Amino acid sequence: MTAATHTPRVFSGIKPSGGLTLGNYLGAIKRFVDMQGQDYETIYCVVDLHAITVWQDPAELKHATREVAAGFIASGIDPSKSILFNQASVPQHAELGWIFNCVARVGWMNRMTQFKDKAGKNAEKVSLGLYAYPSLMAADILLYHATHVPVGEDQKQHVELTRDIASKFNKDFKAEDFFPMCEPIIEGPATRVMNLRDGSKKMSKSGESDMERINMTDNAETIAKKFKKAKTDPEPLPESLDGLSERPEARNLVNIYAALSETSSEAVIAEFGGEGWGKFKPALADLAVEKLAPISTEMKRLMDDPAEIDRLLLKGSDRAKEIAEPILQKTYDIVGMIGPAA
Ligand code: AQP
Repeated sequence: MTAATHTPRVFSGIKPSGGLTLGNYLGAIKRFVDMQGQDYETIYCVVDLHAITVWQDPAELKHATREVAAGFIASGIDPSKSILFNQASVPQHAELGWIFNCVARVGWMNRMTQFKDKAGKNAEKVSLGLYAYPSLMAADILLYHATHVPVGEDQKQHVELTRDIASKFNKDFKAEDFFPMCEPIIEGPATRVMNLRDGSKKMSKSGESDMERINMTDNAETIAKKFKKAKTDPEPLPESLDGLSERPEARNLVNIYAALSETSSEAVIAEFGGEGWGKFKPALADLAVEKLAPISTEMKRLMDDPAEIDRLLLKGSDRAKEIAEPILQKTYDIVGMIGPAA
């Protein structure tokens, strides 16, 4: 099989390491929805094995896993059009992850900026899983021979590492293009939504203060309060996009507005250039409420029936295994393991 003949297939996932943020929505979920029903088979995963690379309370992890699944569905992922499941229920991910631990090099892992950011000065004390995380992420993608991976900007390096792992595997085992060279799909005005209190940091689920992020489940009043208190500068919005280059917080709010209204940052500046924050922030809050309220209402409705979410995830995992198992068995065979494909 040549690279060009790999079935166009999308894979991406989100960690249930807390509640979903506006960053997860604009950088990932909204784009997952856009890719559904096009020319790809779409596979979306709640990556619970990744969540436990840092401590998770077991009961909260189950809740967060269902909540991420509810967020996917409420945003428009249709479990009959896409395969939607949680990672731990498809053990093939961990199995291929082990093989890739033996393909990836320690030097490659040492270059991963997300590990450096997350481990900080505490690198000796963090879990081995946090260090090996990108190798499991490569397995998540390559287990399905996925060709396209929609992600936010922060995950670009991990998708590039996935390509390195695929390439080294194919070369070491003379397996031609058994694993495809997947493409990261990083598009739109909000590929990196920043923290509302510090424009140099990414908005994260696990950031210290709730005021630094918009949660998908925040109500209208909270969203308005968070945008009102979001850090900005005293200047009005500039008349052209260049005027935002040294103003990270202002640029972030403009990008968020553009992504929510499905337009460009240029168009937002054309509309609001010269206006002060007293006008822009309430407009942004109204727009965010308009877009997020129907999703959070639907998430709440879905979360009232956790058994139904579990049933949908289980059904998705059965479909995922149908694709994953033959690829894993073929991988074992290529590596030289005795098994069904030998
Ligand atoms: N701020 C962001 N802007 C744009 N995209 C983002 N993503 C996350 N934050 C932003 C994208 O969401 C997808 C899922 O990410 P993840 O949950 O698997 O991991 P993460 O990037 O580590 O997300 P968080 O919110 O920062 O989680 P914690 O705090 O637990 O580490 C990815 O496509 C990611 O790019």
